[in-house]
Amino acid sequence: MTDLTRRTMIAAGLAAGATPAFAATPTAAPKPWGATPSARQLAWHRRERYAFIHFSINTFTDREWGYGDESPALFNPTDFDPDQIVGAAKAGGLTGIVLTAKHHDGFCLWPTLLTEHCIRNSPYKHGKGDIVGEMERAARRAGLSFGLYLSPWDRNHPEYGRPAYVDYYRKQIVELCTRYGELFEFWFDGANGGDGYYGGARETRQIDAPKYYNWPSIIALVHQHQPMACTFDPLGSDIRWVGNEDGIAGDPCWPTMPDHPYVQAEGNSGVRGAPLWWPAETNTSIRPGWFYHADEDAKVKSPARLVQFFDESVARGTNMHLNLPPDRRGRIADHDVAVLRSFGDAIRASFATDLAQGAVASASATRGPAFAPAKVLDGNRDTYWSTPDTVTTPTLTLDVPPGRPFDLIRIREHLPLGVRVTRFAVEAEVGGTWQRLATHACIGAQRIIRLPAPVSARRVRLVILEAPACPAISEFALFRSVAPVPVAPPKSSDPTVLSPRGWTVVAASAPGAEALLDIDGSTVWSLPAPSAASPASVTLDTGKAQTIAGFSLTPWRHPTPDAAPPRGYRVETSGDGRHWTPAGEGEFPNIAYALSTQRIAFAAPVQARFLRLTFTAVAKPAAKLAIADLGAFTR
Ligand code: FUL
Ligand code: CA
Repeated sequence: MTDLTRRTMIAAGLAAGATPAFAATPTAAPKPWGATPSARQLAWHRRERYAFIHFSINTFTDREWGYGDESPALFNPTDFDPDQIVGAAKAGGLTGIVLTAKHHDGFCLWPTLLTEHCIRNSPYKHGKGDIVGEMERAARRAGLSFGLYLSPWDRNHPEYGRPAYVDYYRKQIVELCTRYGELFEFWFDGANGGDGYYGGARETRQIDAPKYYNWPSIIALVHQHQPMACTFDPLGSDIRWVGNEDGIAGDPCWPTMPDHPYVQAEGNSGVRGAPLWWPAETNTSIRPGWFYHADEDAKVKSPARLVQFFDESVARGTNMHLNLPPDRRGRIADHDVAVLRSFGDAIRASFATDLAQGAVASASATRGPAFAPAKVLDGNRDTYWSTPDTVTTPTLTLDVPPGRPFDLIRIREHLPLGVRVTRFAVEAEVGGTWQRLATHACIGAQRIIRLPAPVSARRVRLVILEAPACPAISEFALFRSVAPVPVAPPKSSDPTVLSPRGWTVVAASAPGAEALLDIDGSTVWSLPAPSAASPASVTLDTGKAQTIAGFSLTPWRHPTPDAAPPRGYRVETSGDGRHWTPAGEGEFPNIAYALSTQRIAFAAPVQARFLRLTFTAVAKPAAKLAIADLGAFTR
């Protein structure tokens, strides 16, 4: 039998074992199973990838969290170009922008009359600028959607922690929801409460967030003005946090969650069959920090690393939210743009041609002509293959045109009917033998399987192994991946940063301190938690006498419950490694939560060759101290 005749016979239902069991009368659609998405959640699931933009006072103070006492005069981008920023996102294949209208420091990027702590009092456009509006218009010009982040925590506001601040916060929401057209997302940050400026009080204020904000009423306020905006992430919001800031969704990552306040471990994987449709958004930054820091220019993720992020977010049915921090000019650095373009091109090319097009689909059971197997090939997410209610573990086979090796498989469920498949396998017939390519739990919005090597199969089948209800599969597609073009490693553009490459560890209170000097955030120096009686210390030789104005310390960004960064430091310098001069001592602000690089300036720059750092406590209770990197700067 020629390949063509075989395929024609299958199409006509004549091949052995492929007889479709069509019902005599048109059959009704299956009933939804379990929780199902709202219209705005459904629209959100189709976005797949979008950008986060962290741009504010911190860009100009080189911090990750501002204290709230920063002068608006500091906000002064020299060459703000919203089209360039949006263009970078678009090159990366991102379909929307979520901008930090206000971060924890309270500085507002739009000309609000609700506070003086805003762009009206900055030198940018002589106080006549509106970064939110300019970004919004640029996004729309480029055909991208627009959304906003508004930090609930406000370390500037004098009333933070009291009812008056919640009134203020609600007014901010109304301004943002009514001035900037349709928003697709509204982001409430979980980081909330702690020390801050608070109008000059300079104290610590703790709140009980769910009670203080009354989240359901705040979410309703957003939806009143923006019915299609998905809110992130308190209980009752449309989308949830994935439980880490490293861009890793669980495998599986169910879009359903129990109806109780967020639990981090549940958030990463979701809970099968739980009552809330509360899907995960997977976020991370293209750089270690959320805000731009010149000394992270050499630490931009590679295009291949972004493909890994795609595989650990989009491919597990969650949306990927990739942060791109504009620099002090108000632009995305050239290197980051090159990385985005390479990543975007690779994804575009990988998914440009569905190799299953032209295949013939057959199934072990079919609900009726409206739910025929071919519905998985029609490129329409609203049509799907299904089976009679009683058939929950059927098989769907694609008879693929020859000569089409593939290494990516994309399967989608028809989400309005809920997540129906619990476990499935994909198998391929290669050289006459069926082999199992992969087994997973959860399909959901989509499941993309990347094979270790291309497969040339005569037939490919989806085997539903376990399901509480008949399936509703809207797509079964095959692709051949295109690897991203490598981008030459970045160079640091900041001449004041001293590279620790070539430095040596002279002494350390525990082995492994070389990991501090490799400019690699994933390798760490880890040792038992120090105390005042038994401090940890490390002595570094920078190779030559030079001007040193301060040091930087990067915590380990993947802390386990038993490891924490240092709470504070004592730093000394030396010209000869024997005679030491104190250069400073203090606590790292917010290191336990933000886990961002700390830049500590000495009282004045010194001439020195050696640095000695001493740590006497961890930032939160933990058995171990862990530090990823150390560095220094000259100015
Ligand atoms: C966190 C914040 O504390 C970070 O600064 C950043 O905005 C990130 C997206 O969320 O909770
Ligand atoms: Ca390291």
